[in-house]
Amino acid sequence: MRIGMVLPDLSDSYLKLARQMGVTDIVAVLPPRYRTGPVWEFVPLLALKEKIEDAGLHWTVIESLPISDRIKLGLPGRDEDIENWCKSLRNIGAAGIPIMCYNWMAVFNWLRTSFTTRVRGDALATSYDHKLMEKAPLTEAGVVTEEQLWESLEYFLKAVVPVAEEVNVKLAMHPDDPPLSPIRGVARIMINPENFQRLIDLVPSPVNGITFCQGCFAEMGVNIPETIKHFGRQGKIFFAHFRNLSGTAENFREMFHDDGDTDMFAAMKAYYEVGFEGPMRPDHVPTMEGDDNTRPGYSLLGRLFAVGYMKGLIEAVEKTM
Ligand SMILES: [Mn+2]
Repeated sequence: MRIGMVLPDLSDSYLKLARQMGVTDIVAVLPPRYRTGPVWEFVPLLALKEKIEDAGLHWTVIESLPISDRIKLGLPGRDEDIENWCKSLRNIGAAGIPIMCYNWMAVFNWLRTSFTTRVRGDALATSYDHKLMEKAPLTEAGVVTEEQLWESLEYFLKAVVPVAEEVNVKLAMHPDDPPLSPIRGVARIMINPENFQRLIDLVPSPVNGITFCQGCFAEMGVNIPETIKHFGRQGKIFFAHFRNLSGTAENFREMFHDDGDTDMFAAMKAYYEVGFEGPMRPDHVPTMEGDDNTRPGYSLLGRLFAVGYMKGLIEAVEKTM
């Protein structure tokens, strides 16, 4: 299994820290200071890729190249945005970065109702309580339907999958978080395993697959090892987010990796059983004492703990298989 990581930035110091943790893969975006227009250009992507390689690591995942609401909502102008997205995708492929993690959450991204929920030792975790959202006003986008999102997704995939195939970049869809529909009038479609299967079958291709975000699938209330096997056997898990939590989509809190509802050993074993070798990155963690809570879910100390735990599980699985 290859462990990947999102770093606070791509400085020499953080790259070194990642290597010291036993991380092999870097999950990153092109930093804003290198973006000169709507397209991510080839040369800065290549230079950054080389910097990561020179530090002894591999940049294997882009998470994420933003997809505009014009594309996700199927609005006028989407063709121009898709064209630019494809230009960036070509540059990413040419630079040799093989996986694109993306999502189909329109209007707003992952959503929580608290970033200061106390978990073990009063570490600060994120949580979601759907009851608190009952009176939330509609967004500026008004009512967005599931049909609209399926149409726009199919339109997008039919345009980008041939390009992704040509440049050898795998498209790995991340679930909606929380997987509930609608929220604030905005439908969500990447909310259950059936819809992920529909995504895979919508435009069949070796590059059309998923990011198995264990947290989101746990929120869905599904059997995690079985669901890993379902998609893994089809060779459709391109990337994994390792995360634990307690509760369900309507009401959950994120937990330390060794302290939630999911049997993390059984989950890790399932990845091995279907031959998934990574990359896998620690996803959200509680903010630990000594770290500030400015990037909830991405405490460096919390993730240091998570990677240690993951490496322990990996060793246990490898020695008992
Ligand atoms: Mn995730």
